[in-house]
Amino acid sequence: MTLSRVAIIKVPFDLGAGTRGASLGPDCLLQEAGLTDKLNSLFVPYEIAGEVGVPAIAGTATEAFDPAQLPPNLKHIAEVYAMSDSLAEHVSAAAASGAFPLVLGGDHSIAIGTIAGLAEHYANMGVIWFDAHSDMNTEHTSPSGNIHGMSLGISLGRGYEPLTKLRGICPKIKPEHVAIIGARSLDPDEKQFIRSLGVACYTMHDIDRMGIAKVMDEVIRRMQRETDGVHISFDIDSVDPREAPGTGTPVKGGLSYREAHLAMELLYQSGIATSAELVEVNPSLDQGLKTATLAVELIGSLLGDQIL
Ligand code: NNH
Ligand code: MN
Ligand code: MN
Ligand code: MN
Repeated sequence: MTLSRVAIIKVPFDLGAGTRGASLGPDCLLQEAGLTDKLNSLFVPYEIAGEVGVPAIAGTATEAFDPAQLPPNLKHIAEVYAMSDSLAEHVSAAAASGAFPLVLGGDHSIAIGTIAGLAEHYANMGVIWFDAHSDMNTEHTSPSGNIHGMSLGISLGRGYEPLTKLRGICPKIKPEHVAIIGARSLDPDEKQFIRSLGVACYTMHDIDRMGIAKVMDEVIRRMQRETDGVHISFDIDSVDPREAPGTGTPVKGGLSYREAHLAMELLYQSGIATSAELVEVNPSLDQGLKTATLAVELIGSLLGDQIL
């Protein structure tokens, strides 16, 4: 794992979600929930490498995106586009400096920008997408119009063109380099898309049957064979709401506390991760700091925290 230095990028952005509040995530994780203390205790060198909030949208129009022709069923598209473009630049610069980019959301729409920035450095990047959902909708299939439910699809080149073509590379990632882990709430068209592309999707059913250790083993081995870098995109709603209640779209039957930690611990041991993002922690929906603290612990496990 590239752990010479962790470059933290804060993204207090929540306009991609249906419920506001995930914008409070980065500061809550870093300060109240103790992420900076955690990194210090692990002797992980880090810096705050940037912050991307809700950009002022004036002047962000490009030839690729005409705000005068706003497409339907893409809520806050102008803000999402501007945020994604700016975030991609921050992430690309962090990766270019040799650091391990750690992006703190924010809702899951931020993955559009994170993956766009990383794609400038990895021709065959793997993405491990921990999520109750698959985030593969388009503006034509989304039941909500919320762009956080489209970010993986967009990274695979499916969806609204100005977003799929963000910063010129399209698609950013290949279906055979993606693994979804923890899925249990998929929309009909998402199921169709997952099947037709052959994306590896380890549902909760699969995890119940195989065990998370075997799942991680399979995913890690495939990533080691086929990719030149691996991004961990961790939606906290992959974890069961009993452990992670502070999130906008909780779904019963998720990863247990230990399953989530073991997944992160095995990723650390494998050394395959080259970047990560932690999204959808919503402090305004949390029970105290329960979910935020879990998120900090999971980042710790990914970065080398060990029981013994
Ligand atoms: N599939 C639904 C949608 O597209 C819900 C997505 N919500 C998420 N995704 N939290 O991770 O609107
Ligand atoms: Mn490079
Ligand atoms: Mn998600
Ligand atoms: Mn989700």
